[in-house]
Amino acid sequence: NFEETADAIEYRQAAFGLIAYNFGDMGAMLKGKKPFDAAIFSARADNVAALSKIPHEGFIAGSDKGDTEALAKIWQDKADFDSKMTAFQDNAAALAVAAKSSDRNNIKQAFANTGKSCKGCHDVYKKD
Ligand code: ASC
Repeated sequence: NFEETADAIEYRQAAFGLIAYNFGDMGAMLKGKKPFDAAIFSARADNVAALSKIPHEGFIAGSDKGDTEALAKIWQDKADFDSKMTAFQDNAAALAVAAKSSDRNNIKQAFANTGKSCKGCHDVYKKD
């Protein structure tokens, strides 16, 4: 377990940073900003699916205080926050499956669903 809230904050932020990098690169491929490479896309989707399970553990009590953009509302509405985090993990897992198909529309839909999970949580629980 974490010694201090600062450690929990650092832990979840490290995961979010890796998620943003991998997800961002997938977005660049889908938007045509770089060539679509199915193997790279799938590897990144696998990364996001695995990484999606990391941050939740870092949202320990009291860790709205410190160098974080996490709002105290997370701990006031913890059940809702938890379910949003689970939905994100489910969407990321579905994206990793979709990425193994060659159905680009299916991939795009799964990517959009995952992005909505990111944004849906940020809109409510993250400082802007
Ligand atoms: C990203 C990123 C987010 C999400 C969000 C999706 O690439 O860094 O926070 O996608 O913008 O709407």
